[in-house]
Amino acid sequence: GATIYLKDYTPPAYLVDDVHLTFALAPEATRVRSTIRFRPNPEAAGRDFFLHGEELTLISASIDGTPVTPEVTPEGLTCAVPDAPFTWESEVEIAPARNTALEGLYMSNGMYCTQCEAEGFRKITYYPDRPDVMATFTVRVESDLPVMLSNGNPGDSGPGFAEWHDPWPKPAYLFALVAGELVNHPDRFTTASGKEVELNIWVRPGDEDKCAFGMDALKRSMKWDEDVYGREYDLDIFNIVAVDDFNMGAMENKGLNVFNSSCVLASPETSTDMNFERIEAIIAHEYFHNWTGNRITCRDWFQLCLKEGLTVFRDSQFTADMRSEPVKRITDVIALRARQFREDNGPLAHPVRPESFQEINNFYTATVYEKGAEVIGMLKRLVGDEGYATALDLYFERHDGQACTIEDWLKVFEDSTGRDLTQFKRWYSQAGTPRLKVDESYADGTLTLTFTQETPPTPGQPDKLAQVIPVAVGLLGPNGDEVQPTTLLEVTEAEQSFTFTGLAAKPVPSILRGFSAPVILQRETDNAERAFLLANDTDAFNKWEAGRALARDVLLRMLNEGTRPDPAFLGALSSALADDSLDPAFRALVLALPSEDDLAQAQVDAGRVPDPQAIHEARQRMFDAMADTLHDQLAEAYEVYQVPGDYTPGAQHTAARALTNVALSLLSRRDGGKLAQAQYDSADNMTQQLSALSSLLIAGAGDAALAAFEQQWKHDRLVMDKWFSLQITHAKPAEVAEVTDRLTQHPDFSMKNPNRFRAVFGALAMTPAGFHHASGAGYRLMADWLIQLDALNPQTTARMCSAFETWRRYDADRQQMITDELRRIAARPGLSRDTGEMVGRILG
Ligand code: BAL
Ligand code: ZN
Repeated sequence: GATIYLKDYTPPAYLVDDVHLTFALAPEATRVRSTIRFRPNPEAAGRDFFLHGEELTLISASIDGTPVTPEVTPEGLTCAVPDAPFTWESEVEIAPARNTALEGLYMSNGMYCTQCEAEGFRKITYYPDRPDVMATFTVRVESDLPVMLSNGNPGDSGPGFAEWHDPWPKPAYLFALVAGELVNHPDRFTTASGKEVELNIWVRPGDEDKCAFGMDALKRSMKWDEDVYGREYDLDIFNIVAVDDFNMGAMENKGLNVFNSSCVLASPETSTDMNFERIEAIIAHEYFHNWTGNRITCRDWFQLCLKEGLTVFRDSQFTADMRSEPVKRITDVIALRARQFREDNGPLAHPVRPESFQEINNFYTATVYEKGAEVIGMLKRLVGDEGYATALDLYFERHDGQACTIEDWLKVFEDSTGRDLTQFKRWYSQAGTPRLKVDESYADGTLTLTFTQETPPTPGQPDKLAQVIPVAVGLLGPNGDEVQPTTLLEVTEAEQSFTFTGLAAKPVPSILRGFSAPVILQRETDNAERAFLLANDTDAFNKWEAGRALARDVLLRMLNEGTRPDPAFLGALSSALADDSLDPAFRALVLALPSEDDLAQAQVDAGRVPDPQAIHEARQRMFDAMADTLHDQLAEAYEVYQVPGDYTPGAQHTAARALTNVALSLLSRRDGGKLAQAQYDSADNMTQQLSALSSLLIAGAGDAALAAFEQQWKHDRLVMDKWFSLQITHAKPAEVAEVTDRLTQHPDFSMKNPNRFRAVFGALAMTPAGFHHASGAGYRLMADWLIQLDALNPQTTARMCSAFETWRRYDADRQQMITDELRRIAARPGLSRDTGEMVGRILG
């Protein structure tokens, strides 16, 4: 495919003032009529008029009322136009019922629905489908369906039609249309300035009882954005729609957010604590986009992190405020390492602001989103909370209504804080995770910390420059007291030293508190010191981090030296578990071992070739040792932290359930599943039911419960997704591929539903000992299905190719098997641009 470069950006030849669209909906033949007011862009004089358009049947076109015959290609059309404002009219035909890519206008369970980001609008009508063309939209929808929605405020409606007008200029990627037999969960919100807003969550009949939590999360998000960022909502109505078939989690279309039903529908009986927390975060994320994304949008798709990094940062602040800040930070870092560090360390590594792409859909990545958010967290740490607040006020004031760049964003910070961000900007342009080595020396009451930074080469970037790394450091005295509270060091050089003077004794440093920068900290230390920090650090993140490093070291020694589970480590876990002053959620996190994928990477970092089976077995041995050594404590915690009464999804009850369910999973290794069966039989919410089922599978006693679960939930797609996944993640490594294959033959498996496909093949990819089993069966099965899915849904196929991104870690046999499969995918005739680009980059 053709590569598009950031450096080639040119402004649009023609700008749009307003757009009128009329949709006559029909599954096989929807007619879309457009009336668009164009005017030449003074900044791009003399350029040709071009409208994007793909898979459209052009019925007619005219300019200022005179029919024209444009030159049409598979990508769009060109036409001779006046060098003055003019009105373009066209009519096209599209077939939403045949759209399996779920991009543009498509159908899901009889409902019409759109997804336009990034470049889906061009599958709806001819238009300059680029985010720097912003216009007001007026939309008329015609059908005999009871509910017809679009962006903005409602206009006239009557039998067979509904009109909508969006007064806020927006790019086409924020366009949305929904029509179907939907029911709503209504509510209201009064903004800080007294404006009344009508709120609705629209769902399929039968799902009405799963809207209350999402609605509450929406109202809390609206209030929070007023309180914390001074941002009010700006339309009379805010609609959310749940749709079953959706490639992403959700989409922030102006005034009409469309959600994957898995990211909005919630009830205690069908959703786990993790589902509730995720739904709350995604509702907030999409709502926050109204200002960071919609009112201020991106000039071009290379700037995606401008809206995504900032909005992820904002939703993580929201979750930290709603729940536990330390727990949120720890779980964010676990996810960052699992997805973004993994990406940054392999063939798909790219800068937070990429400089080229073939298919932009392939860049909705952990790097753009999660590292993008980390970069903003660092900026806030460097300029301080007040500097950040002042800069954000200026950003909204200066750029409201504009399509912006990272340069605009950084200039706001430079102008409002006076700080030079030239070096900071490297965080946007350099890929790869910096390694930050620290050496310590202590003499005469002075501690010297010497930092050395180095970022490994990434595709297209052999050499890296030093970045500015904010390193939060605190010091603990030998008795565990904090002798130096958290202070921020700014590492700007390749090598740089800092001193702490006037110390009474050699302290234990706690470095990179709160995970103050997305780097890999390399520090020579021993397990006694790690245990000391786990017991004494006042920084919750580093306290957990010490336990995590200890676990990793102990597991690696079991793997590499054949040692037995370390009693000192088990003792440290026991002390943490016994410490009632600690949040139970934190204790649950301490008891969770590093993942198999983490350990594989840790082995690579230590110069070894990982053996997925051996890693799996070492972890199992450690869990067994924990079950034996901590048995009485676990049994006690299981009793003490049981949550009485009705289910509520708040942080406190969620934390208690996290601890009791970790305890249950360990206890189940030794009791044949007795306790888990009791919990399964009495569970009145999905968190308890699913943990019990998972623990029964660990105990090898889950067959009856699996069958009962299927009987109970076969009518509920979202719950059944869990049932599919769990069987794969809990299968024995040698049986994972077989179980996956069997599940694809289940009558409820469908590759047309991305959630179901991901439930099965995402689970396969996330079960390393099974996916990477020496037989190669996991690789073959994955490739077989990706090849089939690509013909229907390129976007989801391309996304799932990242299952193969770590292939260079493994031995020659596995490398050969994986690259054979990747080449088999690449050779498929008619392979999509999305998947072609991903496979090409992974092979390198
Ligand atoms: N803009 C795509 C979905 C999201 O990030 O909210
Ligand atoms: Zn987003």
